[in-house]
Amino acid sequence: MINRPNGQAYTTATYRLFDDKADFHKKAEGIAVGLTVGSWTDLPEVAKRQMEKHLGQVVSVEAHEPEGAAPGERYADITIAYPDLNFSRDLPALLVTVFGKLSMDGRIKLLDLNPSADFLQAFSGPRFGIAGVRGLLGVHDRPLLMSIFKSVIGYDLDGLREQFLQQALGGVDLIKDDEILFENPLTPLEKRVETCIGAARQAERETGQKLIYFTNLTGPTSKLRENARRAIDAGANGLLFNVLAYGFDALAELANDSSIDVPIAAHPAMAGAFYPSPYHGIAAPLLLGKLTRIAGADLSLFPSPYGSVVMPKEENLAVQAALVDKALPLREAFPVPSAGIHPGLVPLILRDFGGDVVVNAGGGVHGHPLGAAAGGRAFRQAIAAVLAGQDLTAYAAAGHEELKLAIERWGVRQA
Ligand code: 1AE
Repeated sequence: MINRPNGQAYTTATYRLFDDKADFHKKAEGIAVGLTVGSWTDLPEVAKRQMEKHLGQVVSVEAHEPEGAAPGERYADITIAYPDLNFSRDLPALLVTVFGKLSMDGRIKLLDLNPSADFLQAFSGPRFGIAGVRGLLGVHDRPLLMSIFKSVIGYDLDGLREQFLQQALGGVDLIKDDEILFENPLTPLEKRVETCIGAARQAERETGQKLIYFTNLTGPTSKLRENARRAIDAGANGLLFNVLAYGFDALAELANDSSIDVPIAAHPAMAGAFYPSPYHGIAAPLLLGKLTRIAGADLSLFPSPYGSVVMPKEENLAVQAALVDKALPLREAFPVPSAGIHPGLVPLILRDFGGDVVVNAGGGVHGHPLGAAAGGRAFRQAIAAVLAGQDLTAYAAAGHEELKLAIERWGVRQA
C-alpha cells in the first residue's frame, strides 16, 4: 500500500537485487530514501513534514532465499514507489530517478516500471499502432511480412533499387533499411527514399499490394526532426529508428511531432548492452516492450527465440505482452521477433505470437535459392499454409515451389 499525502501520484519501480548477506528490507529502505530525499531518520520533525511528499516508499520485498542456495543465488524482488512530484514528465527524468546511480550499485536489475496515469498523459505512444499500420496497408486478416535490405553499404542507387524491387515483388508488406545504413554519398537520404518509393510504386502496380518502406532515420540528435521531415517530403512512409543509441526521449519527441506522420519501427541495436544479464541492466519486456511503446514506436524489433540471435521464449512473450498490454492507455505496438528467421520458422512464430505479429527476415528472404522475390513468396506461402491449418511440407509439395525450395534450404523447425 502506498501512503499518498494529498492524494499525490506515484510511479513504482521493481528491481531484482542479488546479495548473499544483505538485509533486503534495509536495502529497500535505503533505495526508497536514497533515491528521493537522501536522508530521513536524522531529519528534524519539521523537515520530515516538509519532505514527506518527496519521500520514496517501499511497497514490497519478496525475498528468494532457497535452502542451501549457492553463493550468488540469494535475491529479492523489491518494489519502490516514487512520488511523481520528484521528476518532470519525461523518460530521462523517470529513468534517472529510478535507476540512475542505482544501476551501478551492486548486482541489481530493473525489472519493471509502472508509471502513474498522470505521468503517462505526457505521452501519445504509437501514432498508428497495430490497427493503424494494418489500416495503412489494408491488411487485416494475416500476420504482416517484413523484409530487410541486406548488403546495403557500398551499393549505389541502382543497386538499392533492384534490391528493393525484388523484395517488393515477393509480396512483403514492409521493407526496412538495414540499421547500419547511414548518410553516405552513394545513397543519400532523399535520393534513397525517392528511389525506393519509386520501386515500391512499380511493384504495387504488379502485385496490387501496398507497401511501407522504413527509411533509417540517422544523424545527430539535433538533426533528427529535420531529417525525418526531409525523408517524409521525399516520400518516405515509414521510419526506422535505432532507439537505444539515441535514447527513448528522442523517439518520444519524434512520435509526439504531428508533422512526422508515418509509422516508426524501433530497432533493438545495442539492446544486448542492457537486458541479457540476470544481475544488471533493464529487463527486456520493459526495455523493448513497455518503454519502447510509451516512447511511441509502432513496431518493436527484438531477437526471437528461434533464429540466429536468441532471446529466451518466456522473455520474448513478455516483450509481446508489454507491447499489447491493455492496461496501458496507449495504442498497441506490433511485436517483430527477428534475426535468422526463415520460412520454416513461420509455424512456430504464429503459434507463439498469434496473428498480430510481423514476420521479419533479411537472410531468409535474400538467401532463397531463386532470389529475394522468391524468398518473399516462400514466406507468404508459409503464412498461408499455417492460416489454412496445413502442414508446411505438405503445403509446399502441393505446387508451392518457392516454399519447397526454402524448406530444402533451411528445413522446418518443429519446436
Ligand atoms: C534483431 C534485429 C534483426 C535485424 O535487424 C536483422 O537485420 C536481421 O537480419 P536477418 O534476418 O538475421 O538476416
